[in-house]
Amino acid sequence: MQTLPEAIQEKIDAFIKLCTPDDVVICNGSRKEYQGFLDKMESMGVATALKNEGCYYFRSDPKDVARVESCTFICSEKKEDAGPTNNHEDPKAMKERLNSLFSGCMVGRTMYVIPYLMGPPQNPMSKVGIEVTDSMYVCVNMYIMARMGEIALKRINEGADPVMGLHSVGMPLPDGKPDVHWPCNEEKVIAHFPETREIFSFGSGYGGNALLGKKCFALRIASTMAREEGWLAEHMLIIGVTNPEGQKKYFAAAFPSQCGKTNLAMIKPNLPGWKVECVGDDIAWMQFHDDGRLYAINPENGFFGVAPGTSEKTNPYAMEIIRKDTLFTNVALNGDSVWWEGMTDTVPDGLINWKGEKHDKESGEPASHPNARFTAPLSHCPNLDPATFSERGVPIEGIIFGGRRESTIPLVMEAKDWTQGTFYGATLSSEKTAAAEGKTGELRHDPFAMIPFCGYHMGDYFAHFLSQEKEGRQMPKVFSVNWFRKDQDGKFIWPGYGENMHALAWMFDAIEGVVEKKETAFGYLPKNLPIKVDGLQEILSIDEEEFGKEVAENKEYLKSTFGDRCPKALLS
Ligand code: TSX
Ligand code: MN
Repeated sequence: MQTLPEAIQEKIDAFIKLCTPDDVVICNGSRKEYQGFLDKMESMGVATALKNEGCYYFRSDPKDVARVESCTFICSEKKEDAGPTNNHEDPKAMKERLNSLFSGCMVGRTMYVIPYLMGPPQNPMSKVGIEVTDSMYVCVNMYIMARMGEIALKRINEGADPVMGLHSVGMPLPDGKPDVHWPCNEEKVIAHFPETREIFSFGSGYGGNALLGKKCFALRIASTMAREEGWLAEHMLIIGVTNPEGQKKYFAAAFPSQCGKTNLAMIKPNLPGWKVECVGDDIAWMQFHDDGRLYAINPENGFFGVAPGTSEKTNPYAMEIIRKDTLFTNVALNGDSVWWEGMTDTVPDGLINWKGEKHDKESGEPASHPNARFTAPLSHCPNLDPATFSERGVPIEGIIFGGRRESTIPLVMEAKDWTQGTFYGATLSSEKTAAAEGKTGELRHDPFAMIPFCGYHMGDYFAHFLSQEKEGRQMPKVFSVNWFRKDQDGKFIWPGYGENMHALAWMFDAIEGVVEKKETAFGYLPKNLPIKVDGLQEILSIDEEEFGKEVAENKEYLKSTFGDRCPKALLS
């Protein structure tokens, strides 16, 4: 085991002094250590071993089931640098609040120090972080989602400056007080300090709140680093598409939640001769290289996917990925295996629901939580792209923006230039599906699908994206897609899923310049696609008057929300 550089050790010592854990363990990231954590949690009754090899089941506290955006803060020196779409807190005031929250918060617990690497080990774009946590659940999830331990320590000892993160579930155990199966705190704070590249997360053990390498580092902190250093940290999947002639192109794609982004990342195409391979399903770090091309890496090493809705029909590769070495959280227990809504057509008998109760089929309540998750290794992906772990990353030739829209937005269209493409991203919006988060069907703006994940002012973000276009660079083509158009009877027009390959193939051929396009002021559209679908021409066309209105409304939204910081090029 290597020791930490002095400056890093000092920071950890300060965390120890603040949190006063009973014990401190520096994680080495070995398989043995990982299995030891799982065995320990199993013996404590926190994890349940499942029938399938290496699979475990966890249940969270019902009050700790998702990211908490209202408790997520960007603590920049100037309020305007966080922008109108982030909660802001003054860094000094937040540090005071955190000092009081974290004071003694690890009494009766062990502090785990997790050095981790985001990105493939051989890739120079990869970055190191250290997450200090009192949650063993976090340790095992980080083991899957990041490269943990020695590999990161080596980088740190070679001089890489880690993003520091302190995480606590916020439930100290004084005087031998017994633990609960999912410790957490009513009071939750997820605080980011973009200027000092620090993350503090208190009170939640769940997903994006607690696995600091993912949303906190790889998106919020990385987006601020990217802006300063001239690269891009995006909420995008990455896929490689190969045509029947064997030519290959990589695409990155941003979708708001509930649009099936993970399903598209793992798509099994329904078009003879075409192949799609997966590099990542959630985050892309991208940078132009000296050859003028945009290269991407997936900073993650696993999938942290929503389980409900995943089935042999919607995502057969995901069903293969989770067959072994997978952690499940808040799904339903079906004997010694798992179940969730949408996995099968009928609900099995004898389920234990995500709250640990016998499932009542008549109750109308789901057996698994709608935000139930699987955590599974990237390497288990049956169509994992061979360049996923490459030294160079993958060259991105197309960027796709997609939302869930019943009308107006066509199946697929191509932006005429980078500025129009940036407009596609900035005006991305999606209709809500779950009644819990507001009126179903209501349109929600989510520029670049980054609203919850940008560490700075989104107006500056648009300007940064626009500024990528430079002399000598091969700019990717930008596309807009929409799988969710409905007919008069409220039925989906487009079959979606594997048939989305038709849209991918058109985009591929559009980049190659071998398709027939219809030109409009708002972009190029396909003349036709080789698939029989009722209403195909309707979704391959735009009503220019209706679309013009949408564009005008979007400009109004951009102006009123981002004001002077919204680049003029997006408003003209
Ligand atoms: O993920 C989806 N994709 C992308 C797949 C690669 N979903 C699920 C979204 C919720 C997360 C879709 N839902 C897609 C889609 O392309 N399309 C639709 C809408 C749809 C739903 C069902 C049918 C057709 C379209 N057809 C039948 O059920 C028979
Ligand atoms: Mn995401």
